[in-house]
Amino acid sequence: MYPYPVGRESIEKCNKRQKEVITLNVQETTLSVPDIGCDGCVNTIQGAFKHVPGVQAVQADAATKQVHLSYDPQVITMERVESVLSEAGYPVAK
Ligand SMILES: [Cu+2]
Repeated sequence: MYPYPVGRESIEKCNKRQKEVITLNVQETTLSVPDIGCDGCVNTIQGAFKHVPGVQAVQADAATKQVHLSYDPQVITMERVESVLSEAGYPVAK
């Protein structure tokens, strides 16, 4: 019922949530992955990153054989990104 009591705890939770949003740091990169041959490969790559923390978006392209990635470098390193791709069967070309 109104007036709804607003406790200190709920305000702190709210601030904490806001802080998480503010500290989100997004970097974008494009990687060359020559083994992408078809839409099946595209799905495999996009699926491989589905539950990888720190990766916000992945777009694989069979025509250009590239993977576009949005990630948070404070959460995931490029080495880890490359190893996820290698483990899925798609090593990054250097
Ligand atoms: Cu394929």
